[in-house]
Amino acid sequence: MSEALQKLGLVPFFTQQLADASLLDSRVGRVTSVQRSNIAVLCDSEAMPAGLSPTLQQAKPLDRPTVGDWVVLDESRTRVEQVLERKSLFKRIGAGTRTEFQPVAANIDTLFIVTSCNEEFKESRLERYLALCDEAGVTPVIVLTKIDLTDDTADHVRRARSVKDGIPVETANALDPATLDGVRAWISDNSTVALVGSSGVGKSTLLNSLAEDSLAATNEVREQDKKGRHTTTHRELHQLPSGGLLIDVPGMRELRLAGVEESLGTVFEDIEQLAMQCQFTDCKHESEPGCAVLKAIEEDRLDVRRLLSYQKLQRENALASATLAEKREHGRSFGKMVKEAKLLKQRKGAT
Ligand SMILES: Nc1nc2c(ncn2[C@@H]2O[C@H](COP(=O)(O)OP(=O)(O)O)[C@@H](O)[C@H]2O)c(=O)[nH]1
Ligand SMILES: [Mg+2]
Ligand SMILES: [Zn+2]
Repeated sequence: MSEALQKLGLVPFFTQQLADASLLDSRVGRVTSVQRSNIAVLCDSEAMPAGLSPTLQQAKPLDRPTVGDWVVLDESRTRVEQVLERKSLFKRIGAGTRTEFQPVAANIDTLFIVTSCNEEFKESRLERYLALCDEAGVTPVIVLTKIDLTDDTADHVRRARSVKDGIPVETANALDPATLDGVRAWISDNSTVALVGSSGVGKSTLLNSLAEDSLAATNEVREQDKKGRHTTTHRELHQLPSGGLLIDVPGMRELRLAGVEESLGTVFEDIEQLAMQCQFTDCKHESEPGCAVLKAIEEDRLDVRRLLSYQKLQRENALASATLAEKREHGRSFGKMVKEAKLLKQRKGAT
C-alpha cells in the first residue's frame, strides 16, 4: 500500500474489498468533493475529476459516492466504477418532499460538533447532532468556538457536558492557532474528522487555523458563482500538512431525524433509565401517577428542558420514519403493479 494512500486514510478494511491488489497502483482513490455529477478523486497528490459508471448513475442516492468514500476507477481513470463498503456514514434525510436518505460524509472516525459561545448555542441542537453521530457510528467531540467573545466559557462547557455523560468538550478561539491544542489532540495521522454545525460557527476558520494555511479560502476563490463566495457551499476533504484529514460540512439547514430511534435512546440514556422505573410501562411522562421521570424533574435530578427535547426529537423521528416506510411500501406496490401489467400484456400477446 502506498504511503500517499495511507496518509489519505486507507486501511485494510478497504484493501480487503479489492478484487485485485494491483488496483492499488493507480485505480483506487478517495473522494474529496462531490458537486452534482462532478466528483474529485484523490489517488496520489492531485485530485482528478471523474464521472460515474452507468450502474452508479442509476443507483440510489445512498449508494452513490460521497465525500470521504474510497472508490475504484475504471481503466481510463475517468469514471468511478465501485464504491467500497463504508466504515461509517453520516447521512441525512432529504429536504422538502425528497424523503430519502442522502449520504453526507463517509468513513469518518471523529465528528466535531461545532457550536459557538453565543446565541447560536443550544443544547437541543447538540442532542440532535449526537443522535445522528451515534447512528453514523462515529466518535463525537463538541467543539465550542468563539470563547474570546464570552465572559463565561465555563458555563458553556458545563451546558455542553450536560447533554451526554462523558462527552468530550473542547474550547477554541478558531482565529487563534495557539488555543487549539485540545482540538488538535483529536486529530491523528491518517484519521478523518468531519466538522458539522450551523453556518457561521467557525468551521472553515477552524480548518484554516488547524492547517495554518487558508485551505477553505482557496476554496472560495475557486468557486466562480457569486452566491457562495464567502461561505463554504460544498463539502470537501482536506489533508492537513501535519497529518490527518478534515471534511468541512457546510451548515445544513434541514437536519431532520429519521431512523434514529435507538440512537435517541443512547443520547437520552438517563431518561430511558428513569422511565424503566415508571409505574406504567407505556408512561408518556406527562401526568401519570408513579412517573419516575417527572419525579426526577421535581427533585432537580433532571432538567425539564431535556425531557421536552427528548420528546420533540422522538416525535420528529417517528414521523419521518413513518414517511420513509410509507414511501417504501408505495414503491413496492408500484413495482407489483408494473409486473402485473407486463404479465397481462404478455398474455394478451399470446392470444
Ligand atoms: N472572534 C471569533 N470569531 C470567529 C471564531 N470562529 C469564527 N469566527 C468568525 O465567524 C465568522 C464565520 O466563520 P466561518 O469559519 O466562515 O464559519 P462556518 O460557516 O462555520 O464555516 C467569520 O467572520 C470568522 O472570522 C472565533 O473563535 N472567535
Ligand atoms: Mg464554512
Ligand atoms: Zn413516566
